Order: sequence, then structure tokens, then C-alpha cells
Amino acid sequence: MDIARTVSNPDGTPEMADAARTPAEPTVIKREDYRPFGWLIPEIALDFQLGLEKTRVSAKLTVQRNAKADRTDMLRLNGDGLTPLEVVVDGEVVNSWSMDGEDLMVPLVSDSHLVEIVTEIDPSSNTQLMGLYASNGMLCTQCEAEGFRRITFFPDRPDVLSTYRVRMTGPKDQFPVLLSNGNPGASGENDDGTHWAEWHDPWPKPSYLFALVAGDLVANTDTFTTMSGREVTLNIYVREGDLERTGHAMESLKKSMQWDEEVFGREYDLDIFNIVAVSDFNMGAMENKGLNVFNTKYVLADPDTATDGDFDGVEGVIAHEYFHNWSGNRVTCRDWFQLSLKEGFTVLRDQLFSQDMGSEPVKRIEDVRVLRGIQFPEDSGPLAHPIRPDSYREISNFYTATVYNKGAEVIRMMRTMAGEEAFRKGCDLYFERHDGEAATCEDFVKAIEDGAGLDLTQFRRWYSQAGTPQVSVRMEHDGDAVTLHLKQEVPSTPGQPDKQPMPIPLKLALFDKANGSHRGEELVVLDKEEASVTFTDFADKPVLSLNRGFTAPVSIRQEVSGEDLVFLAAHDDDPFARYEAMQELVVTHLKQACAGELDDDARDAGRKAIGDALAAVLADDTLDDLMRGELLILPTQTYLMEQMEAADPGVIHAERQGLRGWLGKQLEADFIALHGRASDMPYSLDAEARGARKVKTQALIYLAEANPALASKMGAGQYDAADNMTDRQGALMVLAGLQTPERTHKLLDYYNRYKDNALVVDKWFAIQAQSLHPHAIEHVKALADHPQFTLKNPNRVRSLYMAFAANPHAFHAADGEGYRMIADLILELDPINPQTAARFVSPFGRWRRIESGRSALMREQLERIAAAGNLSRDTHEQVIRSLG
Ligand code: 0A1
Ligand code: ZN
Repeated sequence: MDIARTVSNPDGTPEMADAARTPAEPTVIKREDYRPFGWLIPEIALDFQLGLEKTRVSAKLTVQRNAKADRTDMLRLNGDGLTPLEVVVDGEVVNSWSMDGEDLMVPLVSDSHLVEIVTEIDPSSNTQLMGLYASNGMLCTQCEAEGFRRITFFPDRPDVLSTYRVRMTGPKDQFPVLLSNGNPGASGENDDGTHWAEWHDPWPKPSYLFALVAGDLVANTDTFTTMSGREVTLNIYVREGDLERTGHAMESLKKSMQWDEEVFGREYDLDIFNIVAVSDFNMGAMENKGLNVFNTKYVLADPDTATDGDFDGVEGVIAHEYFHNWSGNRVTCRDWFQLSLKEGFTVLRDQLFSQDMGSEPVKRIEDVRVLRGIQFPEDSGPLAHPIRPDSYREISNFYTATVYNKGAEVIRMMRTMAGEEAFRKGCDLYFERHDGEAATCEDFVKAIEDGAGLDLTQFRRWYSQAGTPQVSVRMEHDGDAVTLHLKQEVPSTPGQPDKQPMPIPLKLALFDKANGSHRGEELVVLDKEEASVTFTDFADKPVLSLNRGFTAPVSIRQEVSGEDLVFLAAHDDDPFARYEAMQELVVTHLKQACAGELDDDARDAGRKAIGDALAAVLADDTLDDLMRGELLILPTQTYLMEQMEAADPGVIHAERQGLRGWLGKQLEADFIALHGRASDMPYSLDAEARGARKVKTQALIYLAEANPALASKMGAGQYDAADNMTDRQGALMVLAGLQTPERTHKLLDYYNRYKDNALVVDKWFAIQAQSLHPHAIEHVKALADHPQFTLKNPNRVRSLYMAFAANPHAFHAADGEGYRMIADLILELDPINPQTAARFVSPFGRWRRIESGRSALMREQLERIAAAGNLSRDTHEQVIRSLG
């Protein structure tokens, strides 16, 4: 990866190395250009002399001609910011090598060689956190996607698989723990205060799965016995003070291992499984073989410092990384265009796992909310791309909600169409066929096709076409026949003006209004642009419940009366569909209100219908609180903006808050009672207690809009009484949006209480950046000068600025100040950490679908960034695509 590297100027200011900056037009890498690598590297032995400022890396590569590739007498080894100190071929120092840009070119004439290369790196100056870097006095690596080339010269591509032997030596007091992939080998001490350790990974892997960790760490150790009776040692390594917060992660790991055996028949394959938590990390976690490296955020959890959502996050990410051991590591990707092969499949696997561990419908609702909140906007904006992209400039930019979450939905559709059992057969066949290989999305589809007995010819379009399909449905009732006229349209996206129809599996039910039930679900696969299906024996016009369980990642357009939505919100036996009806009721009303289509009477009538439905939800004792909490959540402002062509965030905010306040007033007594009931529930992690905590804060959110003085008192009470972070954070989040003295007191108390816990300090920043407070922008500006704020730590940057960019009310301030602030951030962060900087560009992609004033202001900032020059390849690509 040619991500920018930082070097120090003589005056100490960071400056980007030339090669790291964007050339006039960075190379476009195309999927169709894939060619196998000319050489195989069956084995690599790495020797590390570790130091925070200087690490010396000696690599020994066995190199063999690849008979399946075009013949070449040149070995190209990728590098990024490296200088070869020594190149040895078959035992002889050679000078015949040359550099091609950042890559090392070594001429080789025979069919097999031993190539040795020595390099030196400075982990402490690695602020982009790719390759080998220092974090809090420890050393760790991040190699996906192209970080290995920042450690040593190597064919840094996922289709070159090697077995790794690693030996590392370092000062024992500084790095008492020395870890790498695979199983541990010999270790020992030297007389000079250093010690060494060897690791051997027997499973061939691509370089992106390499990992090394050296540091002063302690472990929570446990064991797991696999289905064939092998005992595996499990370690979760953290810094000393964090050990007591690792219990949930360990439980999650053991459950994941068990679940993967039971549900997918996948067994773990090494003697040891290590997880290391690091506080400086660009993403959530990384599935390096046998040595997963995690952002502390997804390892550490206890009731005092982590919310219920955080607990779920830990469980889900631990599962995700563990599941990669098969879907990603044993079967890896041929090239980065196939990223969804491992990511889409693994996301689906972690979603199914979490569904099984907790509430299935609630998990589904949460996953769909993420899809609609992040992926749908991506798919309708300038950064839209298929789940298997055709080209990229910087692969880091393609770790997207499309590749991950839509990728999971696409595989979920295959599972829906095949049925669980047949789908499992397809998965078994995929693992059997491709174990030890670097495979393609096509290989996966073919295995499901063959194993599950499905014809997926047309379905493959889901891999190649971007854009969220829109399905419109019209119901006709004639005599006793009901006909559904379905029509699909896949919108044009950048580079893809014309689309072909795709098979869209829609689970549906037709409800009899009189008795509130239906005759069973049907699965209709809409595979043409237009189709009609008829059902008979319906004397009365039924109510249609469509896309139940969200079987297809599409948006539905349907003329449906408010009355029918109220019916479904109260009666649908599919919890997802019930949630959907409730959301639709609100969305329809708010869209009309925002478009100025409602006079006062009509607005009141719309609000009343929603109020009645909400009252029914509050009163329905067949619902558990986790589900009730979902039904109480109003559609997000981002989702509402997504429903409109020229959205006005100010108007949407006002209407949405207006509705919330109205509902809070109407149902004030119910919300107070709900808050009281929920407050009586003692803390535990079971579903009932979690549900109570969820509705408690929901009640407070409504009351805050209706009766701020009361909500402020109740919020302060909830905060003071809290014996857990969910209640404390929920209360503080509500208080942060209010202009009351309690706000100041509790924010201060929270900070003082938790100022030594980085993850909670992150929350403290985020709560303020996300708040509905009218001065949120000023607060964020002040927080950027806080002594605990730093651009060097991605969690901290995201806690302040991602939270802010996701706060539509503040980010879309009418004077453009929010846009200016994020553009300034991008320019300042880009030289330090381009990967993280580039992620802040996407909120600007909305510029085409927002009202004209803000549209111009957003574009202006994009142009300002583009004109700045010397941008990283990451940021440059995102800005150019966003300007489209
Ligand atoms: N494969 C990881 C995601 C990941 C990608 C790039 C990274 O570089 C900073 C880190 C992690 C996953 O899906 O969990
Ligand atoms: Zn993943």
C-alpha cells in the first residue's frame, strides 16, 4: 500500500515523503487486469531485532517459478518507504537489484532461489498505523490490506501464500511478551538483557495476515476443547490495569468457537489463539492468523464502563474476527476486488451468531438500521460501487458498508432462497473446494449453486451492479383475487448508467383485517423488471406485509394507507415487519410535513395516528422491552434525508423534533410510568434488564423534547442512581442536548469520574459532539483544544469528529460551519493518518441530494480539499470521486 508515510523534517514538523503523495494521476487498478504472480514463495523466515525507534528485519524467501503464470526473469517485491540494506541471492550478496518506484526488482534466472533482504524501520514515527508501529510503548502490526510492504519487501498481494517462521529478539524489560502467528516454538534469553521467541505458522497465508506483537502485556488465559477433542489455549492480552475487563471478550470467544462448530461445522486449527488489544488502531479489529489484533474498544467491557451496545459490539467483533479463521484465512481472496468474499460472508456469519446469542428480531432490526443508515446513502451517492468493485486507486477506501454489509445481505438472500440446510451444503462445498486457496466471489457463488442446487446465473448481477433497487408494488383486488403488481428499478450509479433486473426475494404475507391473521408466508422472487402474482380466495381486500424480515436489501415504494400501517404496527406477527410499519408510518408523515403538504389539521391527524400506534406499543404486554425499545425509536434524520431528493436538514430536524415533542406531551404520563417501572429493575446482562434500560432512556428522550425541565431532573436522577454505563450514558446523552445546569454538572462529574479511562473519555467527547444542543459546533471546537484530544489516536478523532459529522443537526448548520470544520480536519489529519482522514470525506457526498444552499457550501469544501494538493492517495481518491 502506498499510503503516505511520515518522516521528520530537521525542524521536527512532519512532512510527507514524496513517494507517498499523490502523483498527478494515481494508477487505477482494474479487476480485469488480474494476472497470477510469476513466482511462488512457499516459505518465508523473518528475523526481527526489535526496537521502538529502530527495528531491523531480515527476510529469507524461498522463491520458485510459478508454472501457472507468465514467465518472467524479474522478481518484483513491493515496498513502501523501505530501503534495502542488503540483498542476497542464493547466499551471494548481489547488486543487480533496482528500484521501480517503491518496489524492489531482483533479476532471477533459475526456477528456484533463496532471496534474503535486510531492511530497517522506525515504528515510532509510523503515525498512519500501517505496517509495524508503536502504540503506548508496545510494538504491533497491521498488514491488511497493503501494510506488510512497509515491514519488508514482498509480493504483498493476497494470492501469494507462504508458511511463516518468525524469530524476534528484543529487550525483555520493555517487551516481556513476544507474539506472532501460529504456534509458539523455542524461546530464550541472551546475556545482554534481550530475549527471543520463535513462532511457526503451519498454515500457508498471504502477507496481509501476518502479525507481530511485542510489549508489556498480561493475559486472561482459558482453554477451549474443539469438536475433535483438541485443547486450544486462549489468551486475551491487554495492559495490566485492563485485565478485569476481559471476561466478556473471553466468553464471547468461546461461544464463537462453539457456534462455528455447530452451525458451520468449522473447527479451530492451531494449538493457541491469541487476541491482543491495542489503543491505537485504524479499524475495529484484524483477523491475523492465530493472533487477532483488536481495538481496545472491542475487547474491554464491564458494567461500569461499557454500555449494553458496547457489550454487543465486543461479542460481535470477537465473533467476526474468529469466524475469519475459515472465511478469510483458510480460504482467502485472490485479489482485493474479492474483498466481499471474506467480508460479506463473515459479516453474515457474525450477524447470524449474534441473532442466536440474543434476540433474533432485534438484531435483525439493528442490522437493517445500519444498512439503511450507512450503506443506502453510500449506494445512492458518488461513492457507490458494487460489492465486488471493478477498479480502485486505494484499496483502503473499499472497506465499506457496501462490501461488508450489503455483501452480507447478498449472501443472506442466497440463504433465504436456498433454505438453511441447502445453504449449509453450499458452504461446506465452498470450504472443501477452496481450503488453502485464494478464491473469488465467483467461486463462492458456484459452490452455493452446486451445493445448494440453485440457479444463480442472474443472481450474479448483485455482485456487479451498484445501487439500491427500488421495488414498487401496487395491489389490485378484483372479486376474490388479489394481484400484486411488482416493479423493480435499479438506479444508475457512477460508471453504471444502465442496469439489468436482479432476482429479489421478497417474503410476504396477506393479512385478513377482520381476524388479524394471515394464511402463511410466501416467498416471491421478482426477477424481471415487472411481474404480477395473484392470490385467490380473498373476499375482502387484505393488508400486505412485504419484505418481511427484510429478505432483500431494497427500498419499497407502496401506496399504503395510514390505517393499514397502524394495523400492521399492531398486528404483524413478523417483528421486523411490525417495526417497519411503525417506521413507515412516521416516515410518510414526516415526508409530507417536510414537503409542506400538511396544514395544521392534517399535521395533527398524522401525529395522532402515530401517537395511537405508539400508545399501543407502550401498552402491549406481549412485547418484551428490547423490542418495545426498537418500536419507540424514530427513524433517524439521515434515513429521512435519504428519502428526499433535495433534503433540507433544518426543516427535517424541526419536524422530527416537533413530532417527538408532541408525542412526549401526549404520552407524558405513560413515559413517566415506563421510566419508573424500568428504573426498578436491578442491573443484570439478561434480556429483560437490558430491555428495561433501553426503554428507560427512550422515555427520557421523548420527555426531553416535551418537558425539558422535568427531563433534566429525571435525567440527573437516572445519572446519579446509575450503577452501570448504559443508564449513566443514556442520561448524560439526553442532558447534553438540554440547556440546563444539570447538563454542566453531570458532564463534569462524568469526566472527573472516568478521566483515566480512554474508552470512556471517548464517549465523553462523542456525547457532546452528537448532542442536539444548539451550540454543539462551539462545543466541538472547544473540545478540539482539550488536553486529552489528539489527532494521533483514531478512536479519539472519531469520538469527536465522526460523532459530529454524524450529527446532522450540527454538521449541516446552514452557514456551512460544520462543513468547514470537517474539511479543516481532513486537511490536518491527512498527513498524519490518511486512512482515517479519507473516511471523513464521505459525508460530503450528499452534496447532490441536499437543498441548493448547503449543496454549494459542501461542494466548496470538497473543492478546497482537492485544491490543497499533496493529498494522500486515500483522501485524493475520495475527494475526486465525491466531486464526480
Ligand atoms: N479485515 C478486518 C478489517 C480491517 C481492514 C483493514 C485494517 O487496516 C487498518 C484493519 C482491519 C475485518 O474485517 O475485521
Ligand atoms: Zn472482516
